[in-house]
Amino acid sequence: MSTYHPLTIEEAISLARGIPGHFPADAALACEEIGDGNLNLVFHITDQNGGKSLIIKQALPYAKVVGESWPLSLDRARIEREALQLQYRLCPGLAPEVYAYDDRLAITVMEDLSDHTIMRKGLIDGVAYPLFAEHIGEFLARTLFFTSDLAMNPQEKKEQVKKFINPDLCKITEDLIFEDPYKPSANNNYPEYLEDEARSLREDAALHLEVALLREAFLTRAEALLHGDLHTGSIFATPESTKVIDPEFAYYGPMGFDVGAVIANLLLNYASRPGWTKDPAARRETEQRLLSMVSEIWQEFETRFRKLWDEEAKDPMAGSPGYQDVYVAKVLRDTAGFAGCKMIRRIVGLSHVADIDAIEDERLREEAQRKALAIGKHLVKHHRTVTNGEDILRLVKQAAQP
Ligand code: SR1
Ligand code: MG
Repeated sequence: MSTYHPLTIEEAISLARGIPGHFPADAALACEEIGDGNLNLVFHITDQNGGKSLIIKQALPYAKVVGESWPLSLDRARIEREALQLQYRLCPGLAPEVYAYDDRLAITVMEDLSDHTIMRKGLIDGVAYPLFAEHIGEFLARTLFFTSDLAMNPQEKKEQVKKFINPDLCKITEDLIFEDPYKPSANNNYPEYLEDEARSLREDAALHLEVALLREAFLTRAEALLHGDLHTGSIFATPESTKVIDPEFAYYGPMGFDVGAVIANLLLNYASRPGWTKDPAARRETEQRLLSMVSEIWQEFETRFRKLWDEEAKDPMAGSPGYQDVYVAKVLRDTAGFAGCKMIRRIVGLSHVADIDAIEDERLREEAQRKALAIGKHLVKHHRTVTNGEDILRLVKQAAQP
């Protein structure tokens, strides 16, 4: 029985060879560690004879991006694997298949999606994803609805809540999204020229009230099993296909946190476009496409969520007149607010996004940072006034005006 240790390349190959029925006995296996995220090792194993491939993901006992001074529980590998299995069961075309796992080694062996591209990279390169809104709307509606009290027996749901208690990863979110940007913190990371913006984030009492309310929802409202970190780096995509990966931040929380994460990352890319698309007409077209995606994502989610409610709800009170409308309105307000929080943290907090940070021209980068902050703050401050999907776009457009 192996005790926990980070796998070597040779161990990863031998482990892959042992997965029943995957590789032929004469497979010439090669392995590369390709983990470029903040927390884990990722081994990509391929049969050089032109055959199959797979991924082994292994959790490290600390946050790789910071170092051993930030310990993290290895139980997150179990949480991630169980969330992946559940998401695959609910949305088979939209998540990778898990082939095997070993909780002692904190590893999950899963489908290789390297025929897809990380969506953040695709968006930076200006790739259009015409089916994405439909796919992610389906993923969000099904994973959030079927794990909630609307569709589950309340006792069974509480057992699920227990299984997905994820304190270490929730703490990362609590610190990095809901606290650090609003106070002096060693975790914060922004260029000197943004000190005026950082100061205003620290001093804006009206903003703090809205962040406090959103933070309270994140801490206390166990509505559904969330992915928990649904940014465009957690999505593999092609124009035809979407696969959601990396649910290690999964826990029971407010549905709008996941919907807001997707929208925030499209809006971060929207704010970054002048840094990437030089031709003004092409830039305007891409910006318009991104804004349309934001509103389509909400529409696709809402339509599917309401249909599931009408056809599949088990909650004995689900048919109460007006309940569905009140519930959906709450998810929409949360979506707008959490989207804003997630934009702000990616500009001044610990962990940034390449859409903005990889812009070479410093003036265009600064413009993008300020635009993202303006949109983020406006969404947070006004999230409680949002009553329909188009209100989100109205707030974005108001804030994005030069
Ligand atoms: C210390 S981890 C920093 C960030 O990376 C993950 O993707 C999450 O977004 C987290 O907040
Ligand atoms: Mg991740």
